Amino acid sequence: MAGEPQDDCLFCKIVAGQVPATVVRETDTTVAFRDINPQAPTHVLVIPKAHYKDAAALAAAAPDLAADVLRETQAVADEEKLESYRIVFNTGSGAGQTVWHAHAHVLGGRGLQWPPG
Ligand code: D5M
Repeated sequence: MAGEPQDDCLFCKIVAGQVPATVVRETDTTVAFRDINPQAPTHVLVIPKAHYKDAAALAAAAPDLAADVLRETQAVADEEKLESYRIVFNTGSGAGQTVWHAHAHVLGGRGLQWPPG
């Protein structure tokens, strides 16, 4: 069923506490933790606790939850004192998505070029 935890999902395991992560924020519906392979001085992932395979599926099935995720990206940026930052939802393997549980990357703390590569 949509939103249910998946046994083979790494980020569902982080939500369940079965895989360790450096959690920086948690709400009833979201978790934010540091990326294991940071691409900037601040690189935090914000995920919904419920499982949706990507941002498109999340937005279509649970728009209120998608809004929670967006709100938390702002909260992370505030806590990390980021004046400028980038929010990225890689969606699909061609865009670099490797973990099939919707997540927002919050990147900041250095200059970021546009357009990205
Ligand atoms: O981003 C998936 C991101 O997930 C990628 O930047 C690495 C990160 N990752 C993978 N495993 C972990 C663990 N265990 N903790 C923290 N971060 C992790 P994507 O957009 O799918 O390429």
